[in-house]
Amino acid sequence: MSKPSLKLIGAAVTSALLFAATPAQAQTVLKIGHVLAKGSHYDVGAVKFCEDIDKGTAGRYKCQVFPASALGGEREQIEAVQLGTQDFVLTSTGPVGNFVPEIKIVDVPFLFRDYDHARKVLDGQIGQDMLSKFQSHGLVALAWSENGFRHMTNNKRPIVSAADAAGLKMRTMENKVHMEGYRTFGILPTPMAFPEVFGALQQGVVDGQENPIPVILASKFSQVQKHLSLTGHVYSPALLITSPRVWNKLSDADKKVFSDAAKASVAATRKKVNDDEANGIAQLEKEGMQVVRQVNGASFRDATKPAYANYAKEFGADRIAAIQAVK
Ligand code: EAX
Repeated sequence: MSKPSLKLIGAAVTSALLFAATPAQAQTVLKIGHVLAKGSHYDVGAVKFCEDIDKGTAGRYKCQVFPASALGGEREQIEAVQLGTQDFVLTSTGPVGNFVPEIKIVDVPFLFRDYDHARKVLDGQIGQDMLSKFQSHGLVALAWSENGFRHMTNNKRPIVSAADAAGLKMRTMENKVHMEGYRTFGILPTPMAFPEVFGALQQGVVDGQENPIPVILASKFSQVQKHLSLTGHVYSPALLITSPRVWNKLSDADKKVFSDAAKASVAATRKKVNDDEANGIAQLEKEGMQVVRQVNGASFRDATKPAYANYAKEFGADRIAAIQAVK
């Protein structure tokens, strides 16, 4: 057997010395949760966030993704982040207004014209100012992410105008702004945490629910819902949230890595939403759903007028107008 060359021995000694000299890099593994399936628009965002943190900190920080409500519903996960038993949550704004009342305005039905408008408002001064309100409630909002425009599904009948929705028992998020608006359609709003929704639809506990196309797709609601109506009655933002406990431990350089990773996460989620919006309705029809594409949107907008009077009182007509004025 040939003797190892002096060169090889030299290299082995050098790397051994280097290894001994380099202090073992402390590694922190963070937990991030969301309620949607693997591969959903939230999941691609969470995975991208974790990849960029790992890369940006040379492995000093890694995060583990817990999809599909493994850590509970959205309200539970926000509470866990506040308590310190979970490090991040990627959540819709559904339950967030119960923790940070200053952001409830974003859940007003028909507030946002389209995706471009919603993204401009949330990425602009109005949205960024709202993110700064989280600290005083024991939370740190890293970025506005995206759930999407919500549409109605049900098992009773096609919904073309608001009158068709009247009398339906519809699951809603635990969100008073939504519930007040939906009552004007004549539906019976039934607030429920997301993990319970599929079972409630399957057993007929509720007639229907409302969610963006990406959620309806990822959650396989076509298996338990017959009718889909493209009501687009409200835009549902999402948020990437952590706690001061996690955030304040980071160096300024790592804070920059985490902020950049949050932006990249939002871009990945928004891209998946665009893709699902482009291909999802045909996919849901293939899975057997009957889709009402031409909804009488005016009937729903007109119905919400009384609720808008209350929204103006609660949030300020000027704040609503300022959001609607963003071009
Ligand atoms: O955040 O609860 C809901 O309907 C939400 O849209 C869903 O959990 C995604």
